[in-house]
Amino acid sequence: EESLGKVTLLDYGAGNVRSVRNAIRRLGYALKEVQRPEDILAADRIVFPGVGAFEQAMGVLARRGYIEPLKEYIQAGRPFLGICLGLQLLFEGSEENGGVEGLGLVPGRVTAFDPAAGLPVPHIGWNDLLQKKASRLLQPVGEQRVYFVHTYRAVPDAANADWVLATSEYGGEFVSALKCGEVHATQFHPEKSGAAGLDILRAFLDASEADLALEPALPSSNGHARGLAKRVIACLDVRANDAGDLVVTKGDQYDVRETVGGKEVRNLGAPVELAQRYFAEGADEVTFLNITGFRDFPLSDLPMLEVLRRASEGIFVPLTVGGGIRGFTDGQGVRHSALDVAAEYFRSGADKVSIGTEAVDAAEAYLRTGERTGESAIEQISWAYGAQAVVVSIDPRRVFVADPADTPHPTVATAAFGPHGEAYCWWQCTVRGGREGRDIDAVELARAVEALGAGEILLNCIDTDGQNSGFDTELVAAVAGAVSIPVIASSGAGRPEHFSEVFARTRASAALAAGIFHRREVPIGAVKAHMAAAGIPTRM
Ligand code: 1PR
Repeated sequence: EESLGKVTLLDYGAGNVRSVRNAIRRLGYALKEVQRPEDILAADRIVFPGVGAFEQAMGVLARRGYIEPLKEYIQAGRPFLGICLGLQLLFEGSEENGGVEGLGLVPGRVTAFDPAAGLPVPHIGWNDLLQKKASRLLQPVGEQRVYFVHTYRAVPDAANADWVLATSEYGGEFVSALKCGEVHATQFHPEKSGAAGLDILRAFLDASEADLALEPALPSSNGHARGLAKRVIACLDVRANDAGDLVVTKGDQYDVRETVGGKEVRNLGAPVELAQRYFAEGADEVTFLNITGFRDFPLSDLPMLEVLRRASEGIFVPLTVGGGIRGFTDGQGVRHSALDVAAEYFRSGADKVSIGTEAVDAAEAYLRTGERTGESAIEQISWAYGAQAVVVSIDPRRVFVADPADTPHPTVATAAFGPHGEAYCWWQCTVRGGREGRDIDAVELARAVEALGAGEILLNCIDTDGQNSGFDTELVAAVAGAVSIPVIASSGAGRPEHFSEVFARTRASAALAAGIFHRREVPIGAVKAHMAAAGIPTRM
């Protein structure tokens, strides 16, 4: 195969590295993997895509004997691109995992975002770059935002000023790109930043002599932070139809069977093709939910893994996969942990996994005992891959009460009265795709899973699902007001105004829709144009 050159990838085995590989290949380069410490000093150009938790990453580098050659390579100023954790590891150390030493090449430490700023953490989504120095690397970005997902960050100061290429703003300024000689690092993910990100990768990979002599200029809009964009997410509910093919389906209040004819599973298209269309139309993220995952053996679910592998070849925005993320015993009696299942999805190209049923079980156990056992899927995956990789999907159903004293659950006064004029409600969590109700409300669940280490909440609503009448903003406000992790509002979008409404009335960080996009009723571009016109920070 013809290629423009070789890129050496330092993959220490954590998180989704498939997307970086796919992006490099898409740009026409061949890949070599670091397999032994000697491969590092022998490389012409290294990409170090850090995904996961700081301590885990340093541990793997140390065990494999990579630390000394990596330091030598970087100190020599040779071509290097660190991504995300690949930037953070260059610093002296991090507060993450209770304090861990880093490679110590850049002065300063990596610390948590300041909770006093009151912003959701992890910092997830599309933000601006404020370029401090002109560079070939960031020149292609112009006005475009890039994709971040992290819980810790480094603050620029006098000691690391020589290194800082760009900062971004999120409750204060943090380092978003570094450069020293030919050593570069970005806190954001170029491989997840759409066309802008691919251009950044290309600028690093094709540094020709002519390019090196080029004197780039800073973009004219530089220095003005527009803020983290509110995300628009396209969701694909996937399941096998009666013929056994994986199809995108869409329910009405979770019922996915046709109401007329043979009651077949509604088929709205092929998963990879639809996802590809949403990427092209500007979706900020794509979510796949395997809606029958609770009853299948997840690792025998090869079609879904294949969907991810194929989707990640051409889609360069974040991909989330949910459904069946839990431990299970297979047909041969072999036990697989939730962590094994998640790892297989990450290897196949997922950036985040979304947990439904198992999260309710774990939250109930935690609320009963007040103890974190470390055994739940949330805790295990969060420890190994970082909280930002763990989404909890909640499937609540509204329960009306005439008087808050009628239920032990916390209630809210509702503007949409119940069928018998009830003025209060709470939201009951369900499992197994809404088939079974549990005695726990959505707000309690959200708080519990945050305490267990979830990094984001995907907040569905069975009552509004597929109704096109708008999000349940009372539910979203109650949950988003109770946690400090980002909340994705889901279920019920019918018009662009529903998106601006949920962002105006609640602290939601993102809004997700399915039916209106599948049926081509409202294009993603129309939603975004409306949001931007309403003054909501939006990635255009
Ligand atoms: O319990 O960990 O195996 O996860 C199962 C996952 O599958 C959960 O995330 C659960 O929400 C999802 N799920 C299960 N059954 C259904 C169903 O519809 N019968 N789908 C289902 C959830 C809700 C949204 C939907 C929005 C937007 N679908 O994801 O896409 O409501 O729709 P709209 O814009 O058309 O209103 P586990």
